[in-house]
Amino acid sequence: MPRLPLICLAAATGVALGAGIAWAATSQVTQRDRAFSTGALSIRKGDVVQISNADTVVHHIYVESAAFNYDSGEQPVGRTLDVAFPLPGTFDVLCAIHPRMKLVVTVAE
Ligand SMILES: [Cu+2]
Repeated sequence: MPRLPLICLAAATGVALGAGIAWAATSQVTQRDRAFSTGALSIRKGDVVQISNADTVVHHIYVESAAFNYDSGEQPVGRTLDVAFPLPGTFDVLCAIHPRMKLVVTVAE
């Protein structure tokens, strides 16, 4: 790959930011006592929700919707999942093992 002068890279970065392209953000949620550490989260399209099992039991996270589906399979104690939300909307993150667990993720454009 040819080396670009530094000034060109800076200009390209500026253009990308000006066009509204931003890095994905990461939000952190833990599971403890068979509950998520928060019941609701607002993020932007493309952001990642990192869900860490700090509990003493296995969890199994899933999202079911027309637009977006996710299934973690078994999530053992100590495992952290990175769940990216590629589309705007409101999504219920549920646990297949503990039906009372619910995290509502609102994803903005
Ligand atoms: Cu669970």
